Amino acid sequence: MKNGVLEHYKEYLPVTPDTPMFTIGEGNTPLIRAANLEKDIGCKELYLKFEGCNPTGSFKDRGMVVAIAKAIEEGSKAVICASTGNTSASAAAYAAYCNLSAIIIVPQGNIALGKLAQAIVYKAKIIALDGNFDQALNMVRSITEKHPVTLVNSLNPNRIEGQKTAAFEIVDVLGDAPDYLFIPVGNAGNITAYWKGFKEYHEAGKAGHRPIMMGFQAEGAAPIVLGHPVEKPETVATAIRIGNPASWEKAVAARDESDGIIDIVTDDEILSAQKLMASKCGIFAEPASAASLAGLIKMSAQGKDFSSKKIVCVVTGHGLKDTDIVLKSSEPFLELPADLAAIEKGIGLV
Ligand code: AN7
Repeated sequence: MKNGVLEHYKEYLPVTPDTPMFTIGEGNTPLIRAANLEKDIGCKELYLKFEGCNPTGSFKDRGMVVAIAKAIEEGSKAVICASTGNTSASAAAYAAYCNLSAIIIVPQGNIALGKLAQAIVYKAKIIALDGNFDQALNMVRSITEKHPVTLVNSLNPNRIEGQKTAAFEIVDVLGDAPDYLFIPVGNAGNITAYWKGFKEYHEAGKAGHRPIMMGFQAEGAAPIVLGHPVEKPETVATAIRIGNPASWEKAVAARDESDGIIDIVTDDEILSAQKLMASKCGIFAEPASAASLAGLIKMSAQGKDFSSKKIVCVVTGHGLKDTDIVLKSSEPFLELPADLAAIEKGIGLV
């Protein structure tokens, strides 16, 4: 792969001769065969698209490189976003690389500490809002209507353009689209972007078919499934703690055009999928990212037959961003002195 998303997929992106071309290493993330899970789930082939391997540890970097490049092309000096954590980390990093200032509004007390640390170290201007993500997004929309600051939430179409490249990569590696694409849904930009990518590659003759899109929201933050906004969304998966998604209609279109579903997974299902992915595949995903695998496990347990199907689960962000939940649920481990006999005994070797 050529270096970075902008260069590699420029013919599919809004790149002009004036677009600055740069990368901090986004894209070309691994598509990992989850052989240990295929039998239990009962599918033919299962792959995990590990977006945690992007430079700031989430899929947001694909869209951010395009959004920031276009902001610079348009003469912008500052960018702003509301975020449950990953968008702000990504915006702050790309703004830092490009000498722009980044303003981020995050829901106080409801973003994972790793993500907050990222915004701090990249030197974003941080506003911790006494409110939730949906309120933060409303603030950001009002600010960008009044002031010359570029909005880099996924309402910015350049974000969707960049994020669709993950669908291209899947097809480039598998040789065609998978039968099913399982994906977490929060603000619904990513499901929109993947569907756009699969459709464009199909139209370009790069894929013979399009996948069925399977989106999953957390039980306490499932407006699309319920059919109405959720005023006080709640879930352990703080990244998708969103009650009124910006790309709601586009997500519904992706679902319906692909004959797919958008359904619910519980926090328990999310956390057990997170543990399974780590212990059976060596992949540490943050909770929201495990909603895709949790959804697949749920559908398979309900009796859906995937035995002849090729499936991709999108793993949207890295587990190291949010270690609290894992540490809190850890079994106690042995604490021993530096004494060989005691350690041999502890391990069970004697
Ligand atoms: C790990 O960072 O909305 O449905 O502000 O961080 O495109 O919103 C994050 C969303 C899934 C949901 N997985 O994607 C933000 C933000 C992870 C995420 C989603 C997010 P969308």
